[in-house]
Amino acid sequence: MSRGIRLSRLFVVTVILTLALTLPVLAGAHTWRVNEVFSNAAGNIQFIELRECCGGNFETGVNGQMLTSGTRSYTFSGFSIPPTTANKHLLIATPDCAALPGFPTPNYIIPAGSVPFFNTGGDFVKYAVYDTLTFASVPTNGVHSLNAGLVVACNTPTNYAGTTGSINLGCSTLGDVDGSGGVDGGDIAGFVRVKTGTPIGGDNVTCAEYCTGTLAGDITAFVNDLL
Ligand SMILES: [Ca+2]
Ligand SMILES: [Ca+2]
Repeated sequence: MSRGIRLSRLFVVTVILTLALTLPVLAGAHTWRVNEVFSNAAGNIQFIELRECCGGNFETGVNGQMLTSGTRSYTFSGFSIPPTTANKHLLIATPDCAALPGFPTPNYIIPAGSVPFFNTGGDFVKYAVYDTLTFASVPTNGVHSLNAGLVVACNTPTNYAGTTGSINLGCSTLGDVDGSGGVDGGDIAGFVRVKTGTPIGGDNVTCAEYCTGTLAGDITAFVNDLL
């Protein structure tokens, strides 16, 4: 083999190796799922949480994809997603929701002109062509949200950095189930009714929702407020 051919082969190999090592990992976007939707009754306070479902670490190509409902659409833009993405969350919120004290900083803000983004009386929220959460209703009591699988639970908005919060728009003083302005013995009967699934008019259901994740935990928290 002549020196010239060897040099040109070396050059070709070098170019191929350089390309292989410098090409970015192809960014994906198809493993994000609609994990949680929340709304108040008026619909001005809404958030949507996506979750990377499957351990993909380079699902960074969300910008340019669309979030849609029956009547609205939003094209993701403005937040650059750094890898790694596995099992992380993306938080999309309306301006009024983003402004709530203690609410985790959303990654994306729905423009005011697209609020409410979804209809709490029946709608869908769809991420690109990859996932759709279709529902007949979304809770509007200010503390419960609708999760993947149509599970109703306390809201848990989580942003890409992993900051999680929980909002309770329906109750100003947790434990004050009778709305007297304080937590005392007058709240016990209502608390028990709510927790046994038999609230009556005047019981503030959201004030019995401590969101500890268990009945025992909520009871302990309520008793602590009573003492
Ligand atoms: Ca959540
Ligand atoms: Ca009370």
